Amino acid sequence: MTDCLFCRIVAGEIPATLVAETDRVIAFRDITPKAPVHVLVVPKTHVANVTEAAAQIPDVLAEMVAVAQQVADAECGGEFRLVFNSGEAAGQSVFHAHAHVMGGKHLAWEDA
Ligand code: IU
Repeated sequence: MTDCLFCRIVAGEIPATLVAETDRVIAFRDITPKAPVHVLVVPKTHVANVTEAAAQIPDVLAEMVAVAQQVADAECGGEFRLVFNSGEAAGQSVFHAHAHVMGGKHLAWEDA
């Protein structure tokens, strides 16, 4: 059994509130939302961060952006912030690549 939190969510071993899914990507609500809409878009394949995703699964990375747009279209008028934290100093706490889709209010640059 893997100890990667997002691999376990992908496998259905840990519950999450799914909002979108494709063959290669899932999207679920962040458990500690920093904006009215705060959804994580995650590749089903384990890669550690966005740079590995770009190098190893670039088509899936593009699909993650498309899914982010679909979530934003459904939940916040199509406009959203997309954040990839990469490395501990940047705030990454789960080392399985993921995009934070945030929206639902006017986001100042200082906001989360
Ligand atoms: P980060 O960029 O690695 O810091 O983002 C990880 C996110 O995963 C963070 O916003 C957490 O709130 C979120 N999260 C979650 O949605 N479900 C969980 O069970 C855990 C963390 I632990």
